[in-house]
Amino acid sequence: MIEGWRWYGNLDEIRLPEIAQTGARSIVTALHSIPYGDIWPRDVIAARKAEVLKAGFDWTVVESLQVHEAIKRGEGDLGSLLANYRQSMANMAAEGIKVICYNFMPLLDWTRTDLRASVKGGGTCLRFSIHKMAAFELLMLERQGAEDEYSQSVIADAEVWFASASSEEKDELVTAIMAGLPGAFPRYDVAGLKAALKPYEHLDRNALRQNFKRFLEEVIPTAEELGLKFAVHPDDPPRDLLGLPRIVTNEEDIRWILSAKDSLANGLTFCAGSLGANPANDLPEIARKFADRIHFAHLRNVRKDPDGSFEEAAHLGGDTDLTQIVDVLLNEERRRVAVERLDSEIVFRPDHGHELLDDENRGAHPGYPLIGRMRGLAELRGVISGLEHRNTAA
Ligand code: DNO
Repeated sequence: MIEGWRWYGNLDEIRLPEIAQTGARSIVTALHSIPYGDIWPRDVIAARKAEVLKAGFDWTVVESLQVHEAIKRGEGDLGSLLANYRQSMANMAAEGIKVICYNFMPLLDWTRTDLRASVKGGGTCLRFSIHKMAAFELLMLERQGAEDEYSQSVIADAEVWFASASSEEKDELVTAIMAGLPGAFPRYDVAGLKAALKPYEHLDRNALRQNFKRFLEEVIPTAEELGLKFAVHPDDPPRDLLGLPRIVTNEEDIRWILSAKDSLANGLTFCAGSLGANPANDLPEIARKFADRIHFAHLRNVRKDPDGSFEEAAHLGGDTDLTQIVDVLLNEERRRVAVERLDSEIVFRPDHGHELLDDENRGAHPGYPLIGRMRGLAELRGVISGLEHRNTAA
């Protein structure tokens, strides 16, 4: 497995020479300042690549080439947006990119309610508290229909929280909910989000699936020609939010996507944290079932509460057996070698990390601190090395 590290380019507080000290080999990055829908020019990709190579890394995974919201909604001038997307793909392939990670979550990317929840023993983590999300939807956004999507006890907890929360705490909640939007994408306030949600009012699960299928039909043949692999990122959290449907949440969804355009180029980012937040998901089983289509992995852990809340645990803590998942990925790599597949090595990155020690003062992107991720990577490296040792000895 290839040790990757997400880097936000010049928007990142963490510098490449620091990342080099973590031992990671491969940078995972994107051109975050290019607006969604615009072409990534080849010379800008080449300049980023030169910077990454100069620091001693390689760059084969793009995270993410974002899908424009009009494509997700299935309206507007899709022809030119899709043509731009394909041109960006061609420019990336010409610069040696192999894998494109992307998501099909409408409007918002990953969503949390707390960016700095305390961790026992010190440090902070990202957390999703269901009652705070309910408070936001019901009492701040005042979204119609939201009351049917939360249990009575969660609504009661939401009301208690809202009644005692200070205006700073309410502002912090809005900031946390907006934090998942990547890079330089503008954040919304409550009124802005209300307006931004309007065009999605009639987008149900089926319509979103059809728009996704259309997207795959438009880009996967080009990916095949260019030797690129697509790796859809699961929805995080894996549940509908803000009235927006989420369609990459479990085994059934993944099976639908992979068969909507049946091609090796149409694959998955196996994000253990996103899929792991749904208690019904059996992660090692999902990894085993779709192993040949896993083109990239995000390895992290979550600890779930019975009410649907969860928080990000240490990489080897939490409810998910990451060792078993790594074992599945290593077996898949060996299988690929045996069938002479050229992409036998899977890039993974320690996804998210607690803010530990000096991380607190760095102002890194939420979830992407230096020391916390370095700890996660070191732990995963130990697991990988132990399993490889066992496999060689067997
Ligand atoms: C969160 C990330 C996601 C991911 C996108 C992929 O930390 O894993 O934001 O990059 O969803 O497009």
